[in-house]
Amino acid sequence: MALKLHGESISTCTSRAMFCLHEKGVDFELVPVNLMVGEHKQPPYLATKNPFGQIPAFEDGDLTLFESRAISRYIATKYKAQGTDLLRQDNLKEFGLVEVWLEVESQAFNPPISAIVYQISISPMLGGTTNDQVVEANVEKLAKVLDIYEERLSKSKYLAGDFFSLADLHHIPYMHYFMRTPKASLVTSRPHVKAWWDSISSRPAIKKVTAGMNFA
Ligand code: GS8
Repeated sequence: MALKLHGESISTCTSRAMFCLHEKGVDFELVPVNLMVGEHKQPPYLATKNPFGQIPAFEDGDLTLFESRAISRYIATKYKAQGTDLLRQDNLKEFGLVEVWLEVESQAFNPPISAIVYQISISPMLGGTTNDQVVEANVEKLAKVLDIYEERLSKSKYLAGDFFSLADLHHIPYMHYFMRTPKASLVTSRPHVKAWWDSISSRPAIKKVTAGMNFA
């Protein structure tokens, strides 16, 4: 049975899973979920896809998963033998470092960058306004995180080492939208972070998805 990813490619979390599927060269069907009519909050979606009423959800036969980072880890493990080796499970040291930077993305990087993108790009699109105080507080937090990335990326080409991994991939969804905001200079002013972003965002598998990520 074909793999099904329920979501929208412009959504950061859906695209995270799509990047992984493309890097692994795995065929899948993207099943659109109509957020505008609240399809993701309706009983059928809550009962069978994601009880938290969010996208994405992923179906592999009778297994249903949600949480984009868990979905991508599952795909990278199931299809370990094909496409890009994203988790480096055959080398315990490399695997350990990939795990570290996967955690850094979700614990330190994602909270400030998602708040900035929401305030600058998403809130106005939904008819709201941008809270500049929230933006500035999160710019300060993100700058400190990126200082650590700059140091790290002066020693290795990618976050976990000299190989592209799932840890790098997980950063791409929010970076993609962030780089279109006036705050992109946080990245372009740090030469190693900028070189890393140029490298990971220009991968063919990644560009297949980002070509359709155009809401902002
Ligand atoms: C977050 C999912 C999420 O925020 C994950 O899968 O990584 N930790 C989860 N989904 C958003 C779209 S992300 O672009 C969503 O479904 N928003 C609509 C809503 O919450 O109503």
